[in-house]
Amino acid sequence: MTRKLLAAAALLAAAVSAFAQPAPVKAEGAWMRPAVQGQGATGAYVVLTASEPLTLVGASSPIAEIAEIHEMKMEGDVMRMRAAPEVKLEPGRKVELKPGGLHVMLMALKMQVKAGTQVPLTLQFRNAKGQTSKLELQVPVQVQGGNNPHKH
Ligand SMILES: [Cu+2]
Repeated sequence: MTRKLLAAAALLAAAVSAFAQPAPVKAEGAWMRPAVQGQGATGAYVVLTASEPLTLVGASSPIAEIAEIHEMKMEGDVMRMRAAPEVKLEPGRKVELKPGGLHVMLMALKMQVKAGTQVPLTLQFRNAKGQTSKLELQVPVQVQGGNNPHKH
C-alpha cells in the first residue's frame, strides 16, 4: 500500500471507528435453526473460506444476548459441547460450521427465531498482526441447511 492510501485508510478508520474492516472471508450456505418462544438457544452454521490467515474469535447477533463459537466433540461415547474461542482459518481452506461440529451458539435469545426470516449475524476475525475484521451476514432461518453443498 502507498503512503497516501495508508493515510486514507487511517482517516476512514477514524471516521468509522466503531466498525472494523470487512473480513477477507467468503461465507457460503449460512443457515440458522428456528427457535420457538421461550427456547433459550439456537445454532447458526456457515462454511467459511478465508483468503489470508485469520482466526475466528467471536460472533454477535441482535437476537441473542450471548453468541459464542462452540464445538461438538465425541468424548468416548458422549457428544460434548465446549467453547472454541479461537478457530484458525488457513487461506483457501474451507472451515465448516455444521451440526455436530463447530457452530455459532446463540444464547439468551431476545426473541422468537422464525423459519423463513433472516437474522443478522456478525463474525469477528483477527489476523496475524492482531487487526480485527468483521463479516456481516444475513442468515436465513430454516430447519436444515439448504444450499450447503456439504450435506450430512
Ligand atoms: Cu453450542
